[in-house]
Amino acid sequence: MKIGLIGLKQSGKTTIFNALTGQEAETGFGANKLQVNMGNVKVPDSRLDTLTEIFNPKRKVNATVEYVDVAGVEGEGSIDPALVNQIKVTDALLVVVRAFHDDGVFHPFNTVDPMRDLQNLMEEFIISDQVIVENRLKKLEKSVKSKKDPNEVKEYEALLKIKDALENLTPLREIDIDPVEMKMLRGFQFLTLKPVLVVFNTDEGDNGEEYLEKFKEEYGDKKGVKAVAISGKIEEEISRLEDEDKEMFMEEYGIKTLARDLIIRESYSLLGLISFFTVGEDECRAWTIKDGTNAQKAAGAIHSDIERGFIRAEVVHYNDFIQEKSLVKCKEKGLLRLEGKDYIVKDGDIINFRFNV
Ligand SMILES: Nc1nc2c(ncn2[C@@H]2O[C@H](COP(=O)(O)OP(=O)(O)O)[C@@H](O)[C@H]2O)c(=O)[nH]1
Ligand SMILES: [Mg+2]
Repeated sequence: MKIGLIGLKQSGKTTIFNALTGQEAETGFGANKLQVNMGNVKVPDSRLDTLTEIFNPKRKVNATVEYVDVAGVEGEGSIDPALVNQIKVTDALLVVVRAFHDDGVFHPFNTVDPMRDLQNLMEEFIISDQVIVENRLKKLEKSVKSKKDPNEVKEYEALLKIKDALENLTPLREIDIDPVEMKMLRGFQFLTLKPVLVVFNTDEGDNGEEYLEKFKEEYGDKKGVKAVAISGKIEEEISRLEDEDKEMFMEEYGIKTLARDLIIRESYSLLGLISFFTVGEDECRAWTIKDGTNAQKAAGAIHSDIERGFIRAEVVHYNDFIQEKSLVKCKEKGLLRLEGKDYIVKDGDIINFRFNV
């Protein structure tokens, strides 16, 4: 699962990428424009930390998400096709919006106005999708008239509907698309179909309340968009410190929790992902599945053999387990259940799969 960082030039994308991943990718005006930065990040999960304390395993393995940092948007009406191609392959967008004030840092529109920039970016995403739709419609027009291929006719009709929505400046994630049409449209990797996490990059000491409030007014009731705030530069610095220095630094600056952790968790849930756990002396581990996955499919996240040879799943939810702190006691109290292949796995289930290959 990949999340793409996108935003105006110099809005702090690479800075935030560094804060999220702990990498040291080049920032600032001189940074190589064509460079794509990629990094896997552990999803913080206090439940996994607690399980690790209880089982004291050799290894703890967190769930991960991958971030991709690309070049910046110029803000001149249409996004560079090369950039669209880089960002198309991601599953969600992290839209970085500049909310920090620094005369030394270039801004494509010269002034700091986060809501204006956000609006501008959202419109550019719509325009980028419109270009794709119109090109495809043009291609289909001829063949729809002459050949009457039923699939092409269906695709043509679906695209007309989408064209209408985009003309009304409605992102595609907000309209109802039935599953059959969705299957046809998925391949286009439309930008406005992707879930969006807006990240206001604020000044040091600014929790971004003002921007988050304005965001709520304009986007609060919209589907598939959420917002958070981070002081990118300071969190980039913190990410480079050793653990003990981190705490001291955070105390000194009055930072209680890192926005970085919130962003990672929010991006995970934005993608519709949940975690189940496996526990034991060797390893405590969080596994990633799509919300709504059944037990047999979930077993496949661990190994295809376990999915194929699935017999049963022994399941106890973390919240129940934590009352007893022992699987044996959970079993005695009837908290550890046996579930079949169609059981829908919940976020926080602790599972032991029985299988036979
Ligand atoms: N003052 C301040 N400067 C920042 C902040 N975030 C980024 N910058 C600076 O803005 C410039 C552009 O940042 P960069 O991450 O390269 O932006 P990108 O072009 O979106 O990748 C760099 O000089 C950063 O140091 C911030 O939160 N506060
Ligand atoms: Mg950059």
